[in-house]
Amino acid sequence: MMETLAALAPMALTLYGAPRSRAALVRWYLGEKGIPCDDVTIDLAAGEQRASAFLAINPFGKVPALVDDAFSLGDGQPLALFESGAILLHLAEHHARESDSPAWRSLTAQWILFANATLGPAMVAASTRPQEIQRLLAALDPLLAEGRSLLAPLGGAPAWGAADCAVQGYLAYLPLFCKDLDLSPYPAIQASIAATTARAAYKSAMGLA
Ligand SMILES: N[C@@H](CCC(=O)N[C@@H](CS)C(=O)NCC(=O)O)C(=O)O
Repeated sequence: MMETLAALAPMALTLYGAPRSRAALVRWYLGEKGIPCDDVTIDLAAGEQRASAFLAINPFGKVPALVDDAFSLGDGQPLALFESGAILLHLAEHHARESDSPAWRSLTAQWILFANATLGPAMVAASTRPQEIQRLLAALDPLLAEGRSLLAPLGGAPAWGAADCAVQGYLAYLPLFCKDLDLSPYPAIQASIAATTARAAYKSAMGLA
C-alpha cells in the first residue's frame, strides 16, 4: 500500500522509499520473504526528504529508512533505521529469521558491507577506474559458480537471503551502471544477473512486473 508522508498511519513495519532508490532492494527482500510492510513514498524531487517529519526518522534525509514498531527504544519511540544494509540485516535477523547462528550473522554482515562499501563504489567509479570493478568481479565469479549461495561456506543448502539480496541486487545493476563493461569473462555473474532479473519479487520491487 502506498501512502504519502503526510498520510502516514502507524503499522508494524514502515518503509520510506522513493522510485529508483536503494529502497527497491529492501522492497525486493520484503517481497521474497513475504514480510508485510507499509510503503511511504518520499518525493525526493520535491525535497520531502528534508521535511522535519522525515528528518526525525533519518537525520541525514536519505532513503531508504525503516520504522519498526515491534521494537521500542528507551524513550518509548519505535526503532527507526537508515542505511539499506542495516535495514536488510535487521529484517533478516528479526523478521525473516534467516538463522540465529553467529557465523551466519557475521557472514551476512560481511556480504552486505561488501555490497554497499566495496562493490557499489567500484561500480560508480567503473568508467574512471575499470581495473577495480574487474578485479572484484573476477574474484566474485567463482564464488557464484553453478548458482552457489554466497553463504555456501556455512554448509547445507542456504536459502536465498539478505547476503544474496545485497550482492546480487548490485550485480543486477551492472548492465545499467557499467554499460561499457564486458561481462563475458564472468559467466557466473552473468547467470546471477539473469536469475535475479527473472525473479517475480525482484520484478515487482523494481517496477518491472
Ligand atoms: N548508503 C545509503 C545511501 C542512501 C542514499 O544515498 N539514498 C539516496 C537515494 S538512493 C537519497 O535518499 N538521496 C536523496 C538526497 O540525498 O537528498 C544506503 O544504502 O541506504
